[in-house]
Amino acid sequence: MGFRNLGEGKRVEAECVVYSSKRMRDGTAYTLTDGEAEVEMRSHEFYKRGTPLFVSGTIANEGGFFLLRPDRVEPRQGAYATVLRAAEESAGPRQERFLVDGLMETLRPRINAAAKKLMAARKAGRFVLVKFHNDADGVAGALALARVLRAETHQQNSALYRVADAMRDVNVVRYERSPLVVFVDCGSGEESREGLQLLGAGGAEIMIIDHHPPFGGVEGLCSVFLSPWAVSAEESASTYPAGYLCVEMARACGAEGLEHLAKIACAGDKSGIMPVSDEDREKALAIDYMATYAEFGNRLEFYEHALGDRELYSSILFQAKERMERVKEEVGRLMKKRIEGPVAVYIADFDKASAREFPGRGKLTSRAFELVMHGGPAVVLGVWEGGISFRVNEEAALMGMNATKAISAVKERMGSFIESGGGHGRAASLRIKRGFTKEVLEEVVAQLQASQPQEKQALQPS
Ligand SMILES: [Mn+2]
Repeated sequence: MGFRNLGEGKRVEAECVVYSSKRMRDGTAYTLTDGEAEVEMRSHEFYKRGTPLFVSGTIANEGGFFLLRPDRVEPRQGAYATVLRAAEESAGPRQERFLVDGLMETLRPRINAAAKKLMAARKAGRFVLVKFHNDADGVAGALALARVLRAETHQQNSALYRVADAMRDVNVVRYERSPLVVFVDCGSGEESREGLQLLGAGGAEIMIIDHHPPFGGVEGLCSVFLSPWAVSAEESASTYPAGYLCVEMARACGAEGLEHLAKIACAGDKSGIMPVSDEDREKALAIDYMATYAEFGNRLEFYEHALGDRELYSSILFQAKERMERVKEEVGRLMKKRIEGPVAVYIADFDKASAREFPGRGKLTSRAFELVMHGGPAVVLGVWEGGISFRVNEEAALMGMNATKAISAVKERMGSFIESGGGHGRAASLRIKRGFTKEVLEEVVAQLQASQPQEKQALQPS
């Protein structure tokens, strides 16, 4: 007999959790939840928010309010899990679709599972930590989640989730009851495995909402893996940005009017899954600019504030635009053609660029790529001390050029110089040990030279 359908004189007996408490003149007023419904209770004892309890008693009618008059209240360890389970089972996500296509329909069960978990978290007042990537996509996604539940938010300044990150987060979650950590636009790619394992061992349940190509076995480390890669192996899977997935999920949780966030995510990640306006692009640019300069652990409120303050927003946008203009001119000068055809290979040396932080090297490489992507088969390598970023255009990909293949070949030959590397066939990157960038770059060029398509020998008539 839980807290549903209360009525005067009804007997109640349930495992529950303290959802909130308010000090009164004589004792404390509590709201208890069994995962499906709530009831009020007064007591002279003090229980912290989140305390799992067993209660039994009778419902009284106090001036039109139903109040539980308990005859037994005792802490019960296992009650929290019971309440969460009940909340998840009773949560009914809305079946409203923002974008309807084959991939999103296959992803639907995962959107529902993620939505149920967040609705249950909200109902049980569960501790949730949101780790969001430091770009427009990650920020937009976290802003969408913030609309459906109260959570701690931490900016994650890399798409990789490293052991050092996990150590810090284990310290954040270790004193919380049944903590849930939600990754937005990060955490599922290469080199995140150890970090996730540690976080899980530290007692956190993990949910990943990401569209970076995942490492094998990531699903085994989280309870919900909301990624287009879970249902598709096509390169186009990454065109569904994490921020957009968060918006679909937040709408399933009942939130309204988050289209603008989905569009900012698409504008930021240059995704064509939905039309975006100049204003969306400007917002994405301003967020990217802010996120580049923000310190680690920056909270989400900062972005909400900056986007809502017209004066601050327009001066941030002005600076970001000015910087992008300057970069456009500069990048062209930094590009040199290294291999002439059939697939042209360009190198842009960003150690000579004036931009130090914004835009980041990945974005600089995209700029360089935009200059040559329509001029025949081309590969662009953005290079700086400690890293190489790859872009391959469609024609080059059709002729057999593949960034991840080149990267694995280089790893095989000079693995000890490589810190990490991965991505997809047409966009990928390498982190290189300090001091070895030149050697690795030469090996990359050699690999790209070797994968140039061979001129077909004309068949001799026999
Ligand atoms: Mn993204």
